[in-house]
Order: sequence, then C-alpha cells, then structure tokens
Amino acid sequence: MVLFFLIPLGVLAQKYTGKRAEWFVHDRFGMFIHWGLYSGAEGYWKGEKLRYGNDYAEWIQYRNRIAKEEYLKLTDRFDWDKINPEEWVILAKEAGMKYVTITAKHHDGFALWNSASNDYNIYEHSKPKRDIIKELSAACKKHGLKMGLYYSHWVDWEHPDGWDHTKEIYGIDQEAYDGYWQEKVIPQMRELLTQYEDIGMIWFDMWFHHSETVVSKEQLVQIKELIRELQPDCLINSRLGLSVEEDSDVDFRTLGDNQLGKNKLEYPWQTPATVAHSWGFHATENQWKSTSTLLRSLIGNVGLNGNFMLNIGPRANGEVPYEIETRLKAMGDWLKTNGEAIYGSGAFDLPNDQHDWGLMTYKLTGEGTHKTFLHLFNWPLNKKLKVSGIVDQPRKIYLLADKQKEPLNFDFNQAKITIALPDKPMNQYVAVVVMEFDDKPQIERGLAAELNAGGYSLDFNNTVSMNGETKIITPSRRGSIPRHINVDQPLTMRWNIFIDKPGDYFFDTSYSNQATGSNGQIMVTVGNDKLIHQTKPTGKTVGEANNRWVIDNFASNRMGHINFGKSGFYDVELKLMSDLEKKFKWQWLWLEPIN
Ligand code: FHN
Repeated sequence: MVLFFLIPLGVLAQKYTGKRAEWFVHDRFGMFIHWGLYSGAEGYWKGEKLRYGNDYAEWIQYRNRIAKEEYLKLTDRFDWDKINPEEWVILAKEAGMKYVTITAKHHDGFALWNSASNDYNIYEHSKPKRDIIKELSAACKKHGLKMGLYYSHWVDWEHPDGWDHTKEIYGIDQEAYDGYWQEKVIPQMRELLTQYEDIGMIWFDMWFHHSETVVSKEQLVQIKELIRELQPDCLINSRLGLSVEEDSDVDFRTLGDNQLGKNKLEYPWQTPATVAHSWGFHATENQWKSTSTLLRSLIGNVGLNGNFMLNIGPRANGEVPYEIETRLKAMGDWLKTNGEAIYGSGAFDLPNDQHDWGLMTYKLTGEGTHKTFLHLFNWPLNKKLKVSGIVDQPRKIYLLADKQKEPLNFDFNQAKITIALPDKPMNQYVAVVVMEFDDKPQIERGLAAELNAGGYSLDFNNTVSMNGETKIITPSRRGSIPRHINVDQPLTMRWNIFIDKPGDYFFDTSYSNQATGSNGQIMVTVGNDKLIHQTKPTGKTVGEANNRWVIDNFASNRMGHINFGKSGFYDVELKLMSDLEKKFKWQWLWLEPIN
C-alpha cells in the first residue's frame, strides 16, 4: 500500500508527506535526550577516560569493557529524588521544540521504564522505584509536546544474544539472535506501545541497512507491523534498517549524526544533532556549538524541508548542563520572535545557498500570503540586502522582529531586489527579513547571484552548463589547495547573471600554472565582447609554516573589462584551453563593477 499523500499546496512546502508525518514536517524542531546508566559514569571508568576518540559517553560500557554487574552499580550515583523529567519537557518547550525523544533503551539494554518482560530496567533498580517513560509521557501531555521513544533494537549489550560488535569476531547464530528478538525486543516494544498512551515516534538506531548485519528483513517487518497494529499514527524512522525509498511505511529518513541537509528532499527527513560532541553526559566535554551555529543548522535544514532534533545529555541527578540549557533557551527566545519562519515553513525554489548573506525559508500562509524569509547571518555594513533570482515584485518587506511590520524601502529590478535595512538588526543571532507576495514568487533558474558587497563569483557551484569532461578536484591539504579543475582538454562553461547597474566590469580569473611559460588560454565572451588571457606562470606558495608544505599557487589575474550597456540578463561564456604538457588548473572567474 502506498502511504504517501499529496499535501494540499501551501499547507506544507513539501510534496511527499504521509498523513501521519504532517505534524513532524510542520513542527521542524525537537529535543533528543540521551540519559541512562552511562550518565552516572560521565565518560570515565575507574579513572580511565572513555576508550575511543569520539567520546560518546553512552558507549562507556562497551568501550571500557565493563561487566554488567559492575555497570549496574552506577545506579548508586543517581540522585533519584532530584530527577524530574518534567524539567526536561519544560526546557524543550522553552526552546521552542515540539517533541521530545528519549532513549527508552539505549545500546546498554537498560530500560527506562517498568518493563515486565525484562528486569534489567530502571523501575527495578531505582530507589524509590521510578518509571521515567511514564513520567515523561505525563509531562509531555501536560505541556502539549509529543513524545518519541528511542529504542535500540539491533544493538543490546545486556542480552547474551543481542548484537554487540564483538560478535563480528565470534559470530552469532541467527536462531539465537531471533531468541533475543522474540523474548526482549518484541515484548518491550509491545509494552512501550501500550503502556504510555500516544507515542509520536519510535526512533530506531541501526545505522546500517539490514542487509549488512545480523537483523533480517522479516524481523524488521515484524516490529513495523506491531507498531502499525498498536499505534497506527506513530512515526518510524529509517534507522529501523529499512529506507524510505524501499518501504513507504517508514515515515522519515534520519541522516547521519550531526549531518546537516545538503539537498532539498521531498519526503520528511531529520538530522539528529548534539549541542556538544557526546550524546550522553560527559564530564570533560568542551566542544560546545554556539547558539548561532545551532540556529543556522535548524534554519538550513528547514530551508531544505528537514527537521532538526537537538540532544541534551542530562546528568545522573537530572540536571541539564548549563552550556546546553543556555543555548536552548536562547534558541527559544529567537523562535518566539522568528518562529513563523520555521514552523510550517520549508524550502523555497531558489537554491538554499544562493546568497552569501544567509539562507531562505518559505511558506504559504492560511490567508493566502506567500512569504519568503531571508535569514541574515551577517548584517551588511552598507545596510543593503541584495536578493537575486526572484522575478516578481514583493508587495511588502519588513523585519520579522518588528511587531509594527514597518515596511522597508526596496528597489525591484526584473530579477534583483535591493532592500534598505535599518542601522541595526532588531534581535540577536539571526535577523529575519520577510518578503510578502500575493502569488507564489516566480524565479529565474540557474542565476548566479550578485554578492551582497557587489561582484559575481562564478565557478562550478553556480554554472548553468559545463561542456567537456572534467573532474572537479575537491579541496586538499586542509583546504589550502582550493577546489579546481585540471584543464586537460578544451572546456566551456556558462553562467547566467543579472546586471542591475550597467557599466564597466573588471574580469579576473584564478588559476595555477606550473609551467615556465604560458600553457593555455582563457577566453571570456559576453555578447559580442571577448577577453583573451594567456596563462602566466603562478609558481608555488607555502601552505603551512615550517612544515615543508609547498603547494601550487592559485593566483588571481586580471583579464580586462567589459561594458554592460544596460541592465538585464547576460550569458557569460568561458573557454579554457591548455596547450602544453603541464596543464593549468582553473579555479574561478570574478566580475566586479569599476566605480
Ligand atoms: O551509537 C549511537 C550513539 O550512541 C547515539 O545514540 C547516536 C544518536 O544518533 N546514534 C548511534 C550512532 O549513530
């Protein structure tokens, strides 16, 4: 049965969303909680730091080879009277998050609820007896958030026949593994799906496809059918071990840990992310992401139709690290003012990374207004904001933080909107400018945007076409050798630009020529105008001091200038030809108005 429905245009900016995932696509932002016995270890065991560079504190039992009996003694470090899951939910609410997903059972196999089918659970080992899932469920209900449950189905270090990575050496009998599945996984899933009212999602965590490990497709289908039978509206993520493409019953795709979206996807997807590095609490954590970074990640994902689930790793007394709490509250403050650009918003038709000032999101409101939100990460010093590629005139532009919606002056010219900004943004971190349109704004596809400070940087990112076979060489030596192409055969590239202010423009180009004389030709054509440049030797440079780190020099060379007689669209063509054994390497073309 195909479970993808077409959402009425304008309600959600995303085409293939199953009915039950509508809230998830709308809400965009949730909390992830990693909390369990490992929270008591805080990333150290008997004086030794976690034995693995990635410092995932919740892996301490496996990494430091801790026996179950000893691991269980960590319960003594918990302050059972202080732990209050409602505080986590309140924090989520303050952060503007709409759901909370907790590690009901992480890889250590320890259940955070009163599990009748397996006594390795918190109820049996806390004093007084606690059922954290029950308490969290009540708190979520009270504060109007959805509850998601993380359940490690594949890996379980407690059950002798559950998967742990040492079984890659010693192997495991399929029948024995199915024993674990039928006596622990299925009964526990049944408990979770029947004891705690509505479950928003079950979040599985098998980061391999089932074909690459011990779990069989039948076992996964068994879980999936159980969920559908007991909680038809509960979402299932792709780390169940089945992809969204392969099984339309899987509601959304989970990207890699901290992996942000790169492309717009038309089905629901999500990034699980950390504020720090570790998921579980780690005593010596020090890689805190800034609030701006976290907001940028959220906005970036929404601008590509994604969801963002941000983790907190509370301590064994339930406390959330100060560094996390402050960032979450700051995000919540930002969302109180700017939430409209996130909730119910999604991707706009222009590429998300088209402009150097920030990112865009879009929504069609219930009143029929089309809004594009311009998220500015860098307030321009000249107080001008340039938007390239929208070919319809906005009816109004204002700052989202401005309650009066005082209109901002702007200039509209075919495919360029230039907005006059006030001296300072009205809020912190990211300023949002709203452009309102009566109809869905039409765009000019494939336009290379003008940079906000002026000029056009033309390269492989914004080219409309590239003829000739070549490979783009990715940056190397820590980025000191930039992205480029080896010009080993003639190559033609084209860009579409819009010139707002007619006049003379310089053309510069960057390349590396390691020959002793000219080794090729670079030709630019705009209409009837041509610029021809014979490559010059560029020599070497040092990438890193005192490291014998000598690299090819990529240098900017002035080709000349061309006059753009009137405002309008122009096709810029570039032809690259090498003519010696030692081919040159080409990087970019730069256009800049001559003032
Ligand atoms: O191994 C886990 C890890 O501990 C953590 O739970 C993350 C969260 O996405 N998932 C696994 C690694 O991808």
